[in-house]
Amino acid sequence: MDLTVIVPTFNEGPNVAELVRRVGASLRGTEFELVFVDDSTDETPDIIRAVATTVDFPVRVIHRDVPDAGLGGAVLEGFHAAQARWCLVMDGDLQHPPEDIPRMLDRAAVGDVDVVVASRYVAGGTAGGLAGVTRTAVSRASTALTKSMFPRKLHGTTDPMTGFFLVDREAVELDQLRPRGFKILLEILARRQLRIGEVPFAFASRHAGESKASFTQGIRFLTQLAMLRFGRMSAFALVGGVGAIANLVIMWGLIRLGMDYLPAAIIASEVTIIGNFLLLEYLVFADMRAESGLMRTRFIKSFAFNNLEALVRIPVLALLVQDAHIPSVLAAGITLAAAFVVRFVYHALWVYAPKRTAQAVAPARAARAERSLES
Ligand SMILES: Nc1nc2c(ncn2[C@@H]2O[C@H](COP(=O)(O)OP(=O)(O)O)[C@@H](O)[C@H]2O)c(=O)[nH]1
Ligand SMILES: [Mg+2]
Repeated sequence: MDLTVIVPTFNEGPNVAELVRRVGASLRGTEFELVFVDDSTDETPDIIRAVATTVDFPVRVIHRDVPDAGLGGAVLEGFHAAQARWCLVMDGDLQHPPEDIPRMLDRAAVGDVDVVVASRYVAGGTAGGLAGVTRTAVSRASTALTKSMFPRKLHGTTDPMTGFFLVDREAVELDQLRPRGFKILLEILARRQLRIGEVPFAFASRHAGESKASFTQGIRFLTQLAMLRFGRMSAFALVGGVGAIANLVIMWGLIRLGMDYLPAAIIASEVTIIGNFLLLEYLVFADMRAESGLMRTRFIKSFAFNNLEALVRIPVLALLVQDAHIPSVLAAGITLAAAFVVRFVYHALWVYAPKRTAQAVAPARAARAERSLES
């Protein structure tokens, strides 16, 4: 058996026949099995069993009477049941075109990767099938946030949230996965440094039926992120908090020495920005310094960002207070929280972005350091 195709389904009856037909057509010549892991409350499993008798490749359905951990749990169940070493995971609603599977297999056949991600966001891919502007924006923003939280492990992929991927089961420690909700690929990639290959694909619209994504799924995703990645971001927050206090203390001291409050605020901010940068260098991103180029360059990027942030944040604060009539302290809190997230994403993705050459020099050491931080 060369390949197991795993399809999680929840009430996808009207899509089954078409999915089985198209998977079969695109994998002609490959020895594969198709495994549905089904949590449906309708007749979907019966439909799958009926369709299975009409094709000349093995189609199995695992129906879970007591679904555990939703979509992610279903995929994990599929990994355990798979007969092949390589597993392809795809949705059951044909948003992931089966015709793209051969290209993913070709990429894996090169032999240098553990996982092939079908990406909506790499050149040549599109996210056209995402319903609406809001979902597109949410998808983009959560991808950036997620990547910033795992800057090295997710460095090789533009789309860590996709549900369409091919993975070498032996490269994944299945016992360590703690799936909750929709983002099983993220769970796999964040646990362990894998070698990632990518192919573009065009995310299609649903063939039939309705999306099961929901606000609750969004909350689940945020919890998953927080659990996977508490380390670096909380350290970043701590440094930011210490910096904010230092800022006020310095300002207070300078005013006591007789300085006017405005120059005092400016000096205090600049001193804090420099101090914060040093703490980021030696505490928060210490394990990434070797790979991310010159300290001088990082300092310039960080310094420029923090000054720009102050320049933008103050007028936004004024807008919120004067035009939106939000109480000033609440408005200040909102701008600070938003600035914190943007600042973290900026630092993790751009200031400390791994440079290829340096990465080749000390990959083992860096990987070890990140493992200790991220696990
Ligand atoms: N087994 C199982 N599959 C699920 C569950 N929730 C969603 N799915 C399936 O996961 C795939 C993606 O879900 P979908 O509703 O299309 O989400 P969207 O593409 O993000 O809108 C589809 O094949 C669903 O049937 C679940 O709780 N259990
Ligand atoms: Mg879908």
